[in-house]
Amino acid sequence: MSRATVRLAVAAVVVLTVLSLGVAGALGGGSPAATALAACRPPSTRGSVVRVTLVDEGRMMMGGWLHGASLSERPARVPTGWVTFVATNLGTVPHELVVLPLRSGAAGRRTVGANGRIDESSGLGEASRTCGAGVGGGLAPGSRGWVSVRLAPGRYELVCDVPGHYASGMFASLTVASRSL
Ligand SMILES: [Cu+2]
Repeated sequence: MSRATVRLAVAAVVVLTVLSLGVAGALGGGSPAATALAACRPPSTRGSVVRVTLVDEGRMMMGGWLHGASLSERPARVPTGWVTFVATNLGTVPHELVVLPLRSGAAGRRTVGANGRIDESSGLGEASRTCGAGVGGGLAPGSRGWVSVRLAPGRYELVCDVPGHYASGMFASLTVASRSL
Protein backbone atom coordinates (compact mmCIF):
# COMPACT_ATOMS: atom_id res chain seq x y z
CA MET A 1 0.00 0.00 0.00
CA SER A 2 1.15 3.52 -0.63
CA ARG A 3 1.56 5.88 2.26
CA ALA A 4 -1.63 7.72 1.27
CA THR A 5 -3.61 4.45 1.30
CA VAL A 6 -2.34 3.60 4.78
CA ARG A 7 -3.44 7.02 5.99
CA LEU A 8 -6.89 6.50 4.49
CA ALA A 9 -7.16 3.06 6.14
CA VAL A 10 -6.27 4.56 9.53
CA ALA A 11 -8.87 7.30 9.04
CA ALA A 12 -11.51 4.68 8.16
CA VAL A 13 -10.76 2.73 11.33
CA VAL A 14 -11.12 5.86 13.44
CA VAL A 15 -14.44 6.74 11.78
CA LEU A 16 -15.73 3.18 12.25
CA THR A 17 -14.76 3.25 15.93
CA VAL A 18 -16.61 6.52 16.47
CA LEU A 19 -19.65 5.15 14.64
CA SER A 20 -19.71 1.94 16.66
CA LEU A 21 -19.44 3.95 19.89
CA GLY A 22 -22.43 6.00 18.73
CA VAL A 23 -24.50 2.90 18.01
CA ALA A 24 -23.50 1.35 21.34
CA GLY A 25 -24.57 4.57 23.07
CA ALA A 26 -27.99 4.35 21.46
CA LEU A 27 -28.35 0.76 22.67
CA GLY A 28 -27.57 1.76 26.27
CA GLY A 29 -26.26 -0.02 29.39
CA GLY A 30 -22.98 -1.87 29.52
CA SER A 31 -21.79 -0.40 26.22
CA PRO A 32 -18.43 1.34 25.72
CA ALA A 33 -20.30 4.65 25.69
CA ALA A 34 -21.95 3.89 29.04
CA THR A 35 -18.55 2.89 30.46
CA ALA A 36 -17.06 6.14 29.17
CA LEU A 37 -19.84 8.12 30.87
CA ALA A 38 -19.28 6.27 34.14
CA ALA A 39 -15.59 7.26 34.03
CA CYS A 40 -16.46 10.87 33.22
CA ARG A 41 -16.99 12.48 36.64
CA PRO A 42 -15.34 15.21 38.71
CA PRO A 43 -12.26 14.04 40.64
CA SER A 44 -13.62 15.92 43.66
CA THR A 45 -16.58 18.13 44.50
CA ARG A 46 -16.89 21.22 46.66
CA GLY A 47 -19.93 22.00 48.87
CA SER A 48 -23.39 20.81 47.87
CA VAL A 49 -23.70 18.75 44.70
CA VAL A 50 -26.47 19.55 42.22
CA ARG A 51 -26.89 17.02 39.42
CA VAL A 52 -28.23 18.49 36.21
CA THR A 53 -29.60 16.28 33.42
CA LEU A 54 -29.79 17.59 29.86
CA VAL A 55 -32.01 15.69 27.45
CA ASP A 56 -33.52 16.00 23.98
CA GLU A 57 -35.25 13.76 21.51
CA GLY A 58 -32.90 14.81 18.75
CA ARG A 59 -35.34 16.45 16.39
CA MET A 60 -34.47 19.96 15.32
CA MET A 61 -37.46 22.07 14.37
CA MET A 62 -37.62 25.12 12.11
CA GLY A 63 -35.92 28.08 13.76
CA GLY A 64 -33.64 25.87 15.83
CA TRP A 65 -36.19 24.53 18.30
CA LEU A 66 -35.16 21.21 19.69
CA HIS A 67 -37.97 18.73 20.24
CA GLY A 68 -38.29 17.27 23.72
CA ALA A 69 -35.40 19.29 25.14
CA SER A 70 -35.30 19.85 28.87
CA LEU A 71 -32.99 20.54 31.78
CA SER A 72 -33.68 19.18 35.24
CA GLU A 73 -31.75 19.35 38.49
CA ARG A 74 -31.58 17.52 41.82
CA PRO A 75 -31.89 18.84 44.42
CA ALA A 76 -33.68 22.12 43.54
CA ARG A 77 -32.74 23.69 46.90
CA VAL A 78 -29.32 23.83 48.58
CA PRO A 79 -27.75 25.77 51.48
CA THR A 80 -25.64 28.87 50.80
CA GLY A 81 -21.98 28.40 49.97
CA TRP A 82 -20.13 26.34 47.41
CA VAL A 83 -22.21 24.33 44.98
CA THR A 84 -20.72 21.85 42.50
CA PHE A 85 -22.91 21.42 39.44
CA VAL A 86 -22.44 18.13 37.61
CA ALA A 87 -24.16 18.27 34.22
CA THR A 88 -24.84 15.06 32.27
CA ASN A 89 -25.81 15.22 28.62
CA LEU A 90 -28.17 12.31 27.89
CA GLY A 91 -29.31 13.93 24.64
CA THR A 92 -28.24 13.53 21.04
CA VAL A 93 -26.61 16.92 20.44
CA PRO A 94 -24.15 19.06 22.45
CA HIS A 95 -25.56 20.95 25.43
CA GLU A 96 -24.15 23.11 28.22
CA LEU A 97 -25.03 24.42 31.67
CA VAL A 98 -24.91 28.11 32.61
CA VAL A 99 -25.78 29.41 36.10
CA LEU A 100 -27.49 32.81 36.20
CA PRO A 101 -29.06 34.87 39.01
CA LEU A 102 -32.89 34.88 38.88
CA ARG A 103 -33.84 38.26 40.30
CA SER A 104 -37.61 38.05 39.86
CA GLY A 105 -40.33 35.93 38.32
CA ALA A 106 -40.12 32.38 37.07
CA ALA A 107 -37.40 30.62 35.09
CA GLY A 108 -37.82 30.58 31.33
CA ARG A 109 -38.85 34.21 30.92
CA ARG A 110 -35.63 35.68 29.53
CA THR A 111 -35.62 37.42 26.17
CA VAL A 112 -34.25 35.25 23.37
CA GLY A 113 -32.26 37.20 20.78
CA ALA A 114 -32.31 36.78 17.02
CA ASN A 115 -29.32 34.46 17.43
CA GLY A 116 -31.47 32.10 19.51
CA ARG A 117 -29.54 32.86 22.69
CA ILE A 118 -30.21 34.77 25.90
CA ASP A 119 -28.04 37.43 27.58
CA GLU A 120 -25.71 35.41 29.80
CA SER A 121 -23.43 38.34 30.73
CA SER A 122 -24.52 37.94 34.38
CA GLY A 123 -23.43 34.29 34.30
CA LEU A 124 -21.82 32.99 37.49
CA GLY A 125 -20.45 29.74 36.16
CA GLU A 126 -20.58 27.41 33.18
CA ALA A 127 -20.06 23.70 32.58
CA SER A 128 -19.46 23.19 28.86
CA ARG A 129 -16.24 21.19 28.74
CA THR A 130 -16.69 17.55 27.78
CA CYS A 131 -15.52 15.42 30.69
CA GLY A 132 -13.93 18.43 32.36
CA ALA A 133 -14.40 21.52 34.51
CA GLY A 134 -15.60 24.95 33.45
CA VAL A 135 -15.94 26.49 30.01
CA GLY A 136 -15.37 24.51 26.83
CA GLY A 137 -16.84 23.89 23.43
CA GLY A 138 -20.01 22.15 24.65
CA LEU A 139 -20.82 18.87 26.42
CA ALA A 140 -20.77 16.08 23.85
CA PRO A 141 -23.71 13.63 23.92
CA GLY A 142 -23.06 10.96 26.54
CA SER A 143 -20.63 13.06 28.55
CA ARG A 144 -20.48 15.17 31.69
CA GLY A 145 -19.04 18.52 32.66
CA TRP A 146 -18.86 20.25 36.03
CA VAL A 147 -18.27 23.59 37.71
CA SER A 148 -18.12 24.78 41.33
CA VAL A 149 -19.67 28.15 42.15
CA ARG A 150 -20.02 29.99 45.46
CA LEU A 151 -23.65 31.10 45.75
CA ALA A 152 -25.30 33.59 48.11
CA PRO A 153 -28.88 33.01 49.30
CA GLY A 154 -31.35 33.71 46.53
CA ARG A 155 -32.82 32.22 43.38
CA TYR A 156 -30.88 31.11 40.36
CA GLU A 157 -31.69 29.92 36.87
CA LEU A 158 -29.88 27.01 35.26
CA VAL A 159 -29.95 27.16 31.48
CA CYS A 160 -28.57 25.65 28.30
CA ASP A 161 -27.71 28.53 25.97
CA VAL A 162 -26.86 26.61 22.83
CA PRO A 163 -28.80 28.56 20.12
CA GLY A 164 -32.51 27.67 20.27
CA HIS A 165 -32.26 25.47 23.36
CA TYR A 166 -33.50 27.97 25.98
CA ALA A 167 -36.60 28.66 23.88
CA SER A 168 -37.04 24.89 23.55
CA GLY A 169 -37.36 24.55 27.32
CA MET A 170 -33.83 24.02 28.61
CA PHE A 171 -34.07 25.92 31.89
CA ALA A 172 -34.75 25.22 35.57
CA SER A 173 -34.62 27.18 38.81
CA LEU A 174 -32.48 26.61 41.90
CA THR A 175 -33.05 28.10 45.36
CA VAL A 176 -30.10 28.77 47.65
CA ALA A 177 -31.28 29.08 51.24
CA SER A 178 -29.45 30.47 54.26
CA ARG A 179 -27.08 28.00 55.89
CA SER A 180 -29.64 27.26 58.64
CA LEU A 181 -31.72 25.31 56.08
CU1 LIG B 1 -29.06 22.41 25.09
